[in-house]
Amino acid sequence: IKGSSGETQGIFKATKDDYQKVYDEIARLLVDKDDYDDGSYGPVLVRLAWHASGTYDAATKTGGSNGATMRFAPEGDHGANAGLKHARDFLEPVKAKFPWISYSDLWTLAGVCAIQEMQGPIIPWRPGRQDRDVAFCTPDGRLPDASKDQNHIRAIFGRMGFDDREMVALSGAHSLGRCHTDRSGYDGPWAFSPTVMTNEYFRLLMDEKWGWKKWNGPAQYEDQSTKSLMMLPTDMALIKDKEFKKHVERYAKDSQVFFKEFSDVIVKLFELGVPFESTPEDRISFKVSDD
Ligand code: HIF
Repeated sequence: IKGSSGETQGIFKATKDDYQKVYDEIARLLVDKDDYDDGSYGPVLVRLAWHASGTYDAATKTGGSNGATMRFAPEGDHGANAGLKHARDFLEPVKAKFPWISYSDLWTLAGVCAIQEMQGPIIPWRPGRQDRDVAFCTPDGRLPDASKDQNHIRAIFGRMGFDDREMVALSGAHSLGRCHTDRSGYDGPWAFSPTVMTNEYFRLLMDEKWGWKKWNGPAQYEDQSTKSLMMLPTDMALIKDKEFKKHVERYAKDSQVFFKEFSDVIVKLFELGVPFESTPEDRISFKVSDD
């Protein structure tokens, strides 16, 4: 199995056990490298997997998680991808240890691993992505702009092929991680436990009083009771829009329903643009680490 990844991919036929080994290695590193942000690279790995996938355009069938073209400067330097080098660098030792896996499979598998290890739902995953060269980089502007409203959310996620319910379900991932002033310009976490996946994001949207943060940075909301949490304008759009809000209410009330619908939609997100030879039945449900 030694040699360049391009050659070995053709010769080495990875089994489900081999992919579980990759999962286990990422899970091990997540525990090992806890000296980052809120104590975990998990959230930034989820953001990497989503930004690799979220460039998909259903009309032209371009972009999506096939290709891992964010490795190259034009796409890696897009403003929306600021800070994702931390996630890509975190995964380099995993790629070195398992050179047969493509970057595009590795990045989405890492997103799955991060969600599961942060106590989220099981996210069935299948391999089949192939890395592509710089010519396949997508144009800037395909990822969402947080300063915008519900029309923008529908335009961006509609382009990928999602409906209202799916857009709201996906949004629950903002219970994870935080904004960084040196990346997006925004600041702070959405939830009190940013390294544990819950439906807290929806409960906070419904229950807290939100007001504009008074600062010199970009317009964002803060919770009026602790002033330690944040919402982006696009997050608030989910309760300003009636059609979105009914799903926010459903997910705030029932975390099991949220987990089920979130799992289904993130499976779909991570598979956008992939020319699979396998079927949905071939998806792997990875075993979560004990502890
Ligand atoms: Fe995010 N998102 N996202 N996002 N996102 C940020 C961080 C994370 C949007 C904007 C931002 C989704 C949708 C949208 C995660 C996961 C998902 C940041 C902060 C911004 C500005 C970046 C930084 O400064 O470090 C917008 C406008 C979206 C469309 C509405 C997805 C649904 C919620 C698709 C999704 O899964 C995660 C995780 C993070 C935290 C990253 C971190 O480093 O902690």
